[in-house]
Amino acid sequence: MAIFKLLSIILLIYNVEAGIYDLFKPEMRLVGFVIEKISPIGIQMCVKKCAKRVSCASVNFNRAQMECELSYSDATSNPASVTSDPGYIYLERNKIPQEYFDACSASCPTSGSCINAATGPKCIKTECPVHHPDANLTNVKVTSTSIGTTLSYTCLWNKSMTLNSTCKADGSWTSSASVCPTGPPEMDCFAFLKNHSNTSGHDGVYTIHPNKATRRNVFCDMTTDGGGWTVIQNRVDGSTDFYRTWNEYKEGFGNSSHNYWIGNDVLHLLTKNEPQELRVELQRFSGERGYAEYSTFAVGDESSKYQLTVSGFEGNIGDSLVYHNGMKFSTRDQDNDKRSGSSCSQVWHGAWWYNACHASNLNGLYMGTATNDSKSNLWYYWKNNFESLQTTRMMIRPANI
Ligand SMILES: [Ca+2]
Repeated sequence: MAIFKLLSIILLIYNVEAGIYDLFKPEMRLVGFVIEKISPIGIQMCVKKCAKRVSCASVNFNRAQMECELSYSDATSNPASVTSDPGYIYLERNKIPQEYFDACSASCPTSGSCINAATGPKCIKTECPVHHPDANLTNVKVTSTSIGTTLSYTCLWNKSMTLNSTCKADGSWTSSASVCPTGPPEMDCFAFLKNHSNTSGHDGVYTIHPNKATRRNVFCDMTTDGGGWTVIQNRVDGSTDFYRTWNEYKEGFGNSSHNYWIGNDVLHLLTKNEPQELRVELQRFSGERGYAEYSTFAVGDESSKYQLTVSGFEGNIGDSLVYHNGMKFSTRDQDNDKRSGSSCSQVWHGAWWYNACHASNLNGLYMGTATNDSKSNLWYYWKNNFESLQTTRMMIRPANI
């Protein structure tokens, strides 16, 4: 009878063990994130250790060595760190069965260990968080979360500044990123092209910092005529309303990978220091494309009403901007145009550097067909008419490159 009982206990243990084995992924190991290595230890105890330790995100287990590796990250977040290793099996925290957790480990915050004290579960900080407080401004990589660890790293935007951070006994990192520059030096798309040659040919949305306090997601054309163009206006369809207020044009609106206006304050920041050139690219509903380039382009600050300076036309669509040179910007709620008695913006349904009133109206009404209408998004001197356009793009880059 006693033997029978013993046998059934052994069988039971075997079954439980087999159950947990089945949850592991075979011949797999996550490398580079180990918090702790424990050996010799059984597989169930190993899984229990992980469950108890909230910063444990996954487990590598070596059956032959009875060796348990607790990792603070997992294969889902770091697929490149997964190796195929016949000696190991691998399990992620979210696959650990509920019975391995107790009230204690469920109650701990983001790092540390939990003990069942007489008064109830108690969290003890035995390590620092995997997410470092300097992560936003530095290239810090947390290689170990144990107390006493010192990490060495550099600022993201000034790699010559070396910083250190130590995991203190209270389970927090000493942080030093406040000395780092707060933004990248890339004030426009051309700076990306100049500083990172691998961006050449890669059109897309980049984050620029026109000054320290301003950041914008913009579309960079890194292809046309050598690239480095910051797109300031883009229209591809009628899904975005461009009949907007002064403040909306001041701040900018839309989606930088689709229809958008970069914002007049940013336009001023981008054109106030270095001379800029402007390129206008248009497409008719017939599919015909054309362009205009201006060797000089600048926009004043808000107190000048974003006054336009533009000259030096070259291109195949006629010069429809020279008429607007020197004009102030007008919107439906702010009339700064030369037409007395009424608002060009309201009459022609746009926002532009209206004179009295326009030879171009690229922020005008999107018609969806080639309609001859002065309210539309048009460029008069291309075909000497008010034909609405299918796509429009305005983009700038430093003139002296
Ligand atoms: Ca007026």
